[in-house]
Amino acid sequence: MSGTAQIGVTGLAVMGRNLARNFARHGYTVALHNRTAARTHELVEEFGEEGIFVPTESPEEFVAALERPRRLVVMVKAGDATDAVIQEFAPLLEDGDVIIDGGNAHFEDTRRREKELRERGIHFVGTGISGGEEGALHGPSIMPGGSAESYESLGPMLEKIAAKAKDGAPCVTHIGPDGAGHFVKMTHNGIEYADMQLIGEAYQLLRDVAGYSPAQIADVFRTWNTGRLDSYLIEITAEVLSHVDAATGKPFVDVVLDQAEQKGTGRWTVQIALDLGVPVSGIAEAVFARSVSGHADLREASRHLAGPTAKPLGDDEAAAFADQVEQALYASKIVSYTQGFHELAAGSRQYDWNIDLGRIAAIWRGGCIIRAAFLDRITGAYEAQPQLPSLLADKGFADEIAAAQDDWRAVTATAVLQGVPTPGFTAALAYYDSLRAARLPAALTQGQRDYFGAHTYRRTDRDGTFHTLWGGDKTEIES
Ligand code: NBP
Repeated sequence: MSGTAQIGVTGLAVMGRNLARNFARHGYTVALHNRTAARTHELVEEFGEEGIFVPTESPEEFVAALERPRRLVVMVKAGDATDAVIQEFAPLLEDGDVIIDGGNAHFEDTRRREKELRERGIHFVGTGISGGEEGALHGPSIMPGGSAESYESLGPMLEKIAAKAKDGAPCVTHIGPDGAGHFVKMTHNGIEYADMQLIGEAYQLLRDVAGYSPAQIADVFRTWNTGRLDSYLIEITAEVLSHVDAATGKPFVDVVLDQAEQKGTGRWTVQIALDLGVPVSGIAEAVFARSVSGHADLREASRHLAGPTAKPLGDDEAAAFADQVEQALYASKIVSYTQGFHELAAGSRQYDWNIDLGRIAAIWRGGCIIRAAFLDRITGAYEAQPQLPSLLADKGFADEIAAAQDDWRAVTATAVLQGVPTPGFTAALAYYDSLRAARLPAALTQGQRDYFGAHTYRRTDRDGTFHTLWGGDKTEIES
């Protein structure tokens, strides 16, 4: 027997509850379930008037409440809880039903779950959802993976509840098979880490070198938000910086412990990049910067280390320096996205996902944490050249970074000379210079490897693989 609900949500903590409300507000009948039934009843009591909800108390009742093919959104804690829920529900489902995992799953888990469920005739749609609890309620950016057939049944509903970009386009697209959606969400979060780190470095430079107060820096960010850096993260940075702590009257940013947390996705982005052989140095530095911040003991024990203390500039110089920091931030941001999109392209190739990179930039324009005007540029670059090997190969970005680079170099040089840590800016610049370099010291590295491990090397002047008899007469042999 099939029920009347077009969609069901199990797992009604902040994300699931808001997603269920979002579906209901768009006119869908939503079946509700949560391991602890109290959450289900609370939702109906508090928000029941927002739409049509069908509260249920058992998996059997929940499944029976859904029309066929059944569409069940799972919004539980990623990891073992997701497997437990799948084990519980899958035996109750029939051919063609769809389980949508909206949690932050590792894409390899999604690949495994998709394969297992496919063999049982059930579609499994691993779906990245970005935008936090507000996004879940008002419109997130949605990144569904899985079969094209499941997207046909689910896509129109997701398009309704997704964020809309400025041109009205829904921020959702069928990303690709099995783990593609969660891979893209993972990379989104890696880029988010890099964006946040770069903004943090810009803040610290404006504070320590320009000598600005948090309120002044908030104004600088507000100005930047009217230009090419226009983005959600720049906007909320200005809000956070202008907030004053009610208890002390001090800037909020001065009373918060400077130890950042990290969840799995940023770390996964770097781990997977290493597996895929993709240099995501800016994203890696962002993850490591949070790690360094969290090592309170190490930082305390290192306070005696020698080095300069930044000397704040005068007013006129400070304003000019702030303009330079904007250039450095923008150039470094281009590099972060270049690295993130390289990882997307490499993952797509490795797993045969055929991800449309321009579409990814398009669905990140609204709802998600890294939403930014800048993403239109990335879509444009991939539309002009679908096989673009790197964002830096796009003439528009290359020209912009060329125009920014003098200031970018000046800012990083100042940071280094004044002892302000800017791992994101410097890693981005080193990546850029590595790509430009006519010769890299990798030739020497190859010589060393051949010396101690007979790892062989290739030559610039002829094909083949060679080894030098370093311990003997240094004859070169072709291997
Ligand atoms: P949590 O990640 O805090 O998970 C709480 C939910 O999981 C509750 O409904 C809980 O049921 C359920 N659950 C657990 Br824990 N173990 C379970 C089990 N063994 N069987 C059945 N249910 C179980 O909730 P959230 O913060 O709403 O996030 C949900 C998912 O969305 C996560 O995967 C998260 O990574 C992802 N996500 C979160 C955000 C965000 O901003 N919070 C953004 C994007 C994605 P109970 O009520 O009975 O304890």
